[in-house]
Amino acid sequence: MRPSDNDFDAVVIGAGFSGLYMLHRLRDTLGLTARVFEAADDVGGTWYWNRYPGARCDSESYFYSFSDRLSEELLEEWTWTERFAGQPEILGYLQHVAERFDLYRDIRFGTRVVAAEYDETSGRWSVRTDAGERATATYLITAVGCLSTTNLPEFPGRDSFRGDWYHTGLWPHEGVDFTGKRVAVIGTGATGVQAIPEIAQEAEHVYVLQRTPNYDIAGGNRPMTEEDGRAIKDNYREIWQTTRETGFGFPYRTPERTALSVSDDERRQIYEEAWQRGGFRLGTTFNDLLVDEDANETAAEFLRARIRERVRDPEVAELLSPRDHPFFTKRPPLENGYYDTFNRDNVTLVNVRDAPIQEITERGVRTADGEYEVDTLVYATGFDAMTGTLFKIGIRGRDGLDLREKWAKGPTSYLGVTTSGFPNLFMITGPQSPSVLTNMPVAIEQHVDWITDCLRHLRERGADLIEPLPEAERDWVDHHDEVTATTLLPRANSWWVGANIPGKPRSLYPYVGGLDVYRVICDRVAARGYDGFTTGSAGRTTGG
Ligand code: NA7
Repeated sequence: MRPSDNDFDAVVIGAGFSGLYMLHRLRDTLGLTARVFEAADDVGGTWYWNRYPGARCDSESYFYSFSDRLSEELLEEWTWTERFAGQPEILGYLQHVAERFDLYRDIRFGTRVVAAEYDETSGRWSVRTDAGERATATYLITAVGCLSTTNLPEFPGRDSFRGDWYHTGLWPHEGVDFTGKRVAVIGTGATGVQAIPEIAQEAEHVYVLQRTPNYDIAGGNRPMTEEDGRAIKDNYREIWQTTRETGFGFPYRTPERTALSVSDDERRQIYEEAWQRGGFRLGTTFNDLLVDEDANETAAEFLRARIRERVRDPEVAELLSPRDHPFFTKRPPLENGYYDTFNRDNVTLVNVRDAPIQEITERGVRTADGEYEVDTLVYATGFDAMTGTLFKIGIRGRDGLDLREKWAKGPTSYLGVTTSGFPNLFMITGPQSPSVLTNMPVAIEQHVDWITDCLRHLRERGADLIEPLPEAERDWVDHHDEVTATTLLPRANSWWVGANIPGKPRSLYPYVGGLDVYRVICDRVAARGYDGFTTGSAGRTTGG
């Protein structure tokens, strides 16, 4: 039986890094029929929507891309122009990938999935889109990204503001001209830290409304020369192999040494060297920064000293210095000129921790200290991470079970990629997988390749049904919780633990055991014939 136009082996939701690679594997490796639904008008996911000034990747471009798993030719052909690529370049890269691998033809753009229900009788998923379109599939694969539902805080009076307002994660394509404008930016996470220096160059005045200061690490962005690129390309195979063997998915290893096992001078020198190299390497100087508070404090104080060096006004420097959470328990932003921005006359740091935002008025923002009158408001207030978008889809599994109900007290998954009660549902970089605690493309490839192997395994056995056992899921959650408890991560009110969204269950959403360890566990599950899963057949033939 040939499949109809709306019946597929797999439906994929999202056309960012994960959706593109998943489509390629489903269609071109496994020979399955697949349809991707994408809400945006083009590919790119995060890199389609986040067009705010200064939007840039915090992972180095040559390692924040598809590896030799996708194509060695592509690695040879593609040249990155900056050490940390800006949003337009990454979007251009993903468009190139989609064209080069002929992916566009199987993606339905401008189409949001508004319901996905599992029908037990047919053993198929049925999805409905906002255009009223329906499609069915044996497998439903979410490739919705971890940071794709924006968080717009419910400030009283939010809609009364008469000026223009924007959320960084939904930035207008035509850009925003800040020339001569008084601007308030709410939020100093990775996004605010990138946008604020750019906005300050145009605006008449910028008020930076900071609730929690972060440990911002110097990015050290610079153009990449032909020789830089060549040196990496000549070693690409080894580089990618290393990314797969390290906890964070980067091609550098953390030495087997603890921060307090070396002298003060030696420690300072180690931090200094990592600092000079720029980027996240500071986090790989010692192996105990995430588990030992005293060790962590040495890195924290090193970073506070860098702030004092950069910011002229000591009071402003102190206000920018984190004191309430250990280093790396909130995602440290990479900064390129952020701290220097506070030496400008047209930038004011406003402490909304001590004097919280009370309301948005017609003219600006009122805090406990008074009203800041502005022309433009920028919300750099982040995302309902990891579960926000999955919940919005409206996913219902066996017996009509709503994913929102199942996860009302926090997500539970098996390996962060499946969840019981939802047969044939795969979540790329789902909750309790390494995802956002790693270099995302490396984590994405691991998931997509694992799902691909799993589907091949099923087909070879004449099966088309897979679901995790509740006890396997419980064991995974227990392991996840145990690993989490050995770290300092639960200490901070971060989006990693859901603390940024009122009412969101508190739990560490990504898995902190390391991508290397996680990969070994997933491979072992596969090698044992998909240990912890039930597999079978829904008793029908699928197309393809
Ligand atoms: P983040 O990291 O969640 O940052 C959001 C910022 O907005 C952060 O400074 C928050 O302060 C602030 N915020 C959020 N709600 C409020 C309210 N109600 N009042 C005042 N301030 C508020 O989002 P980003 O977009 O910057 O970065 C997301 C990820 O993208 C990043 O981690 C990278 O992985 C890439 P808080 O810290 O909660 O006190």
